[in-house]
Amino acid sequence: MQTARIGATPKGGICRLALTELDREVRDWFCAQCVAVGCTVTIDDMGNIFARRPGRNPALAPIAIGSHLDTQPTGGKYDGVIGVLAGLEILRALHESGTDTEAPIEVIDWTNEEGSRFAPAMLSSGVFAGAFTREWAYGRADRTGDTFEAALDGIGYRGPERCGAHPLSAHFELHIEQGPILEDEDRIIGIVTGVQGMRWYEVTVDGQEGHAGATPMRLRQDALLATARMIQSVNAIALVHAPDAVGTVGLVESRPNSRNVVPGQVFFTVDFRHPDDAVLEAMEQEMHAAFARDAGALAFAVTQVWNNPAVMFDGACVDAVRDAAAALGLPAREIISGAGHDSAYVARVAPTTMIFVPCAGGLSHNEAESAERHHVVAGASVLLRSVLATDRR
Ligand code: HGY
Ligand code: MN
Ligand code: MN
Ligand code: MN
Repeated sequence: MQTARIGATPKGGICRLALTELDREVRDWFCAQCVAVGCTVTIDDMGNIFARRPGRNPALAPIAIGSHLDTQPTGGKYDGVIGVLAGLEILRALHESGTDTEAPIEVIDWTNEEGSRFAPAMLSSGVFAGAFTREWAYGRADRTGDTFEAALDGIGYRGPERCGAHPLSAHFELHIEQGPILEDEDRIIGIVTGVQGMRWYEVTVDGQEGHAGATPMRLRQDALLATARMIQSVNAIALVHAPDAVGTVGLVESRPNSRNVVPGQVFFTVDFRHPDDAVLEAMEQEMHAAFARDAGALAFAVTQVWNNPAVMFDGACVDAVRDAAAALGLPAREIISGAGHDSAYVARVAPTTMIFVPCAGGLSHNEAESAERHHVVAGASVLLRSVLATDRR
């Protein structure tokens, strides 16, 4: 699969961060593939790519098949990619079979879904849905200080269309589950009914740098020690609200990060998720109280950078997926997504749902991520049937 070679890592994964040269390379490839099967490609000013196959009725808003081509630094070959490639495969199949649809069909690559380089995740589908302003998104910077806007211009993908001014009549996304449920229950299709709520925070803890050898323990202001207590608290809060709550500290930067200097400052991130936003609110309050205790005499600051409420998907779209799985005799079950997806935002502006297929061991955001070929094919078949059923409605 061509896309798996662009950014391939020695351990068999992909490192193709948003708006890097590798992202540009895969975008160029994707656009060329879509043009080759008769699509017109438009790009908006957040770099979202829309590859449209005309329908009999150009007055109808397109039925979209969307996902993302950017990956985590230690990402896999399936997260996001199968959703875009399944869309491309459907464009090819319709083209080669000469099948006409009433509405246009449009395959979308949403920019910066992962949020690993430019936080938060789903930044561009968020602007599309009106959750963020373009100006705020443009100013988001990665850990080297590069802004989203500069990186977007750097790969030449700031398109002419205003992000959000692009009506869709429906949006479907095929994605691996990124968790263990489908595999555990021997199901091939996840009928995704919604996405859980998620909140991201950035925390800075300020202590005092000092000599590791000459600074007595009682006089230290060790920012990393306080951070360690805070990380324990994040974990404890998630456990209190288990099994539905999850809490993760994924990024920690200790400064000056020198083995013989008492850490003077630490920057770290918190990712809380839960299907019920009221519980997320409680977790946030508990976090503030815990951090005040954990920090002791050290100063700290907490900034909420993302608050993405839980979302339920469109009933008619979910029914189309359920009916397609049943018609194909595929073992399926309803599921709420633990992972965030562009569909969570697109659902605010168009009837939307998702189709999950299993991934081995439920593993994702890991270079060992894998999925059975026949499961991905089954998911793409459900996707095609769901799109055609929606077109006939
Ligand atoms: O964070 C997420 O859930 C998504 O994979 N970006
Ligand atoms: Mn994804
Ligand atoms: Mn992901
Ligand atoms: Mn996603």
